[in-house]
Amino acid sequence: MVKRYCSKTGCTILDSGTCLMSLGDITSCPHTREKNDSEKIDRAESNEKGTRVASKNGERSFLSGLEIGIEDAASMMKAKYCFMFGILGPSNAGKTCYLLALYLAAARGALPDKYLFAGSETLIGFEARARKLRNWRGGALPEKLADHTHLTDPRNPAFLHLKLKEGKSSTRSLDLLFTDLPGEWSKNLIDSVEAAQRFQFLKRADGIMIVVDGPQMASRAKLVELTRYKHLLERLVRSVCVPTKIPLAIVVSKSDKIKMTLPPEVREIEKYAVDLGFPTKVILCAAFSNNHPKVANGTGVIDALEFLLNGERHSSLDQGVSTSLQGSRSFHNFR
Ligand SMILES: Nc1nc2c(ncn2[C@@H]2O[C@H](COP(=O)(O)OP(=O)(O)OP(=O)(O)O)[C@@H](O)[C@H]2O)c(=O)[nH]1
Ligand SMILES: [Mg+2]
Repeated sequence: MVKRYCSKTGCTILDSGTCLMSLGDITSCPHTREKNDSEKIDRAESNEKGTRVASKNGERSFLSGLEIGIEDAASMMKAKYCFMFGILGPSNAGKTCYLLALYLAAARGALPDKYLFAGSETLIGFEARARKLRNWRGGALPEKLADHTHLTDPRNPAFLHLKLKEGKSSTRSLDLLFTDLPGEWSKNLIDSVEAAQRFQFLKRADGIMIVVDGPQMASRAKLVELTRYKHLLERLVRSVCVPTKIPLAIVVSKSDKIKMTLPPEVREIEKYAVDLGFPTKVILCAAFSNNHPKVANGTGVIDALEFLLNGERHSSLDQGVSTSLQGSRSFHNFR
């Protein structure tokens, strides 16, 4: 039998003969080539515009590393269980900064011991987003930490990918896909039911994060915003049909600016989510802090991730009683 090699990360077909995609007829797999095939794949050739980069002969394509498009996300999920999380909230709420705080902590080994950074298919995307932060030399935070998110393809969602290994001795790893959507997507969903069509991919999500702008919620404009957050939740359930058994984290961003004090209106959003049926948790978060040493960079970032992964049925409305979700949604039960 002619040996075949595969361009897919993690596929061991060359050694084990088993296709990662579980294809019966591996000759039909677009990722494999015969071992003696002299064709050189130009992985370095990158295209800033697309999520995929074509090789010179035009037959094959590779992830550009900026972000993962919906089709590539689907094939990743087919090959291995990937946790997919939707992160929603208005423009400037702090969605991208949350992801950057998580990525930077992972990349410098600052996650809790049980999680080790094991790579990312979107390193270039993370680094491009972290450019401003990389130039920050300590002291007061710059006015703008991240650029407004623009999608490569404005009509389709894109994902950032992180791979975490569970502890030093473990070989088990978690593949995490997070949306990094511009705030306009959430705005459009609130304003128009037609926009629900674009969010169909969230039916498969393992968790939803709603990023509430903490300082804004603590300001005078809060009543309008409060209503809009409720509409967003309503749309997710009634129009997108997101299953309400998945965990919903309400992340109160920029909490360093509000002295880690929860604006009372957030409780109303929480109650609304609980009434819709979501296992809900409110987390005060400071992805980056302007209030050292009282508030550390990254406060709440891991809490939010762990809640989404483990799906504890915990809400502060339950007065501290926490119960793990049963079934495949639970990180530990899943494996
Ligand atoms: N002090 C402080 N500022 C923050 C924090 N998180 C975000 N910011 C500020 O909020 C701005 C917007 O954050 P982004 O993460 O870009 O917001 P976004 O929700 O991704 O916005 P869009 O991409 O426009 O939808 C940043 O440039 C920071 O100035 C935080 O934890 N603390
Ligand atoms: Mg953004």
